[in-house]
Amino acid sequence: MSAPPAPPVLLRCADKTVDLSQPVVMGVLNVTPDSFSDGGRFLSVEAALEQGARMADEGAAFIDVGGESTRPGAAAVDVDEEARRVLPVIERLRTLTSAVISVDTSKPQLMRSAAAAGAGLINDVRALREAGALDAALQSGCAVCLMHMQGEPRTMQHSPRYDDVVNEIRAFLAARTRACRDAGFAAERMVVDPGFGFGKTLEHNLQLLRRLPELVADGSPVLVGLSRKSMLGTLTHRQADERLAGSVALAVIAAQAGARIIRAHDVAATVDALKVVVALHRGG
Ligand code: 8Y7
Repeated sequence: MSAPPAPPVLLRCADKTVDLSQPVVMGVLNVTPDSFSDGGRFLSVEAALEQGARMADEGAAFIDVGGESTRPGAAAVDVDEEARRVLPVIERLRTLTSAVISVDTSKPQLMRSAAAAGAGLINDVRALREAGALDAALQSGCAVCLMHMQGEPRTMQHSPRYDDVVNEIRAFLAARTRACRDAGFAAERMVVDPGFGFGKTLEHNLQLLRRLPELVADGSPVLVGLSRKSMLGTLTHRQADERLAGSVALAVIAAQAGARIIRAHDVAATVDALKVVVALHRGG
């Protein structure tokens, strides 16, 4: 006798619903212009739209639009500048693709304006801990990604410390999902993320990856971002744009462990790799 089919895992993203029964890809779309002339801004929006549309064509279920770098050591960006970068991209990308647009921000004001512009998911590396963020996200109707980070981007890699990295992150994510539930979020609007590289050493990242099934078993769909991260630089001695093979390997490992959303720069390659994982599971 075969087991009954598992119920679908659904994520409610404002006016769209994404089926996470099989792992899907979130494409990374950075909009961080280095030119402040109008010409520079126009070009950066056009380039971002083209890249976003391509990632959707390649099979991304989500496009994660970010206007503030959260890389280690990165400087903060004020909310008006962040809005000028991402809102035109969200508005127009929405008309070009059926992928869910995600906004990578911690700022309540931008959560509201991005949702009005058509975003369906709020990807917050601070897990809605900024003043007013939880309320703004709740009222937006968007789904949320609650990510763990130890410290702040500028200093988080200085000396990350944990007694038990996996259990501490599980406890943090349980507390944040509980806070959201108590505020009125349905379970079907939340995903969690251990935040690879956000206040973690290589050994912490590897531990998290080995024990990812424990996070998965806690019940919320798990998103992971491993693509091109510095742990791959350490392991392979390659520059960020040469880390495709390592990134795909990590995506496969995470999907095997039960991750539902894989955040990736290289969408086509990651989608292919996940098809292999899915075929293997279907037979079992
Ligand atoms: C992650 C992320 C980044 C991640 C989630 C990078 C914005 C650094 N990494 N969001 N953002 N998870 N949810 O290397 O791992 O892409 S920025």
